[in-house]
Amino acid sequence: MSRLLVTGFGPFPTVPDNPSGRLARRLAALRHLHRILGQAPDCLVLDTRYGALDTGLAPALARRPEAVLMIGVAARRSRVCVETRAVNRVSRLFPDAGGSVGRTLAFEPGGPAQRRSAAAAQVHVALRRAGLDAATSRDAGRYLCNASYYRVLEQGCPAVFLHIPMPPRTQRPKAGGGHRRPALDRWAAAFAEVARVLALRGRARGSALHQAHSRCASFAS
Ligand code: PCA
Repeated sequence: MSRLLVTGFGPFPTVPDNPSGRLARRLAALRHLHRILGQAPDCLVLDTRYGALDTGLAPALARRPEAVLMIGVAARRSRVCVETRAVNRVSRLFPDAGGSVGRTLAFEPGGPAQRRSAAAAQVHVALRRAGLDAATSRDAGRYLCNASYYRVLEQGCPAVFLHIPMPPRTQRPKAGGGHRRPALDRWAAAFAEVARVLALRGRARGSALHQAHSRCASFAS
């Protein structure tokens, strides 16, 4: 099907062990997902530093993925959240993993105030259909997740950012006696459905662009 990029993040000052990087790797390794996509997705675990947007994210985007599924942790949320947009704002209070903070209030001075994900509503439905009590969220915050999403949404390919809560430390037995499936496994299975949605949208966009290009080429000749 299409070339999908899956991203997660490494540790940062308030989250020394970031589950989003582990989840991104687990999702990208799912055989079931390889079958859906027709190939393994690319996986990128970014350093939680503003500089990594240029050194890590930009080269991955330069390879022109057809769709991007991004994952980060939001420790104070209790549910998986589908981020509907990224805003052109950056925190001047919270340092990244290298100790840097945003220097200006706007993440990209002169850039649009926000960038929306056209895929967010469909992704939300897909997560709920996959059995996850997911919510939608107005924006991805003012930190690295928002900044990376803002960059990715500029590409125009189907993309969505999913914030996960901190997974529970121990898996307590369910009231019925069985064991609850570990959160990362449940999320990986549900996120594979999101990957399917994004990949289909990416493929549809790819063929629309191809047709438009062929029309322009035949018009010019
Ligand atoms: N969460 C942070 C950055 C990395 C991550 O996993 C955020 O919500 O911006």
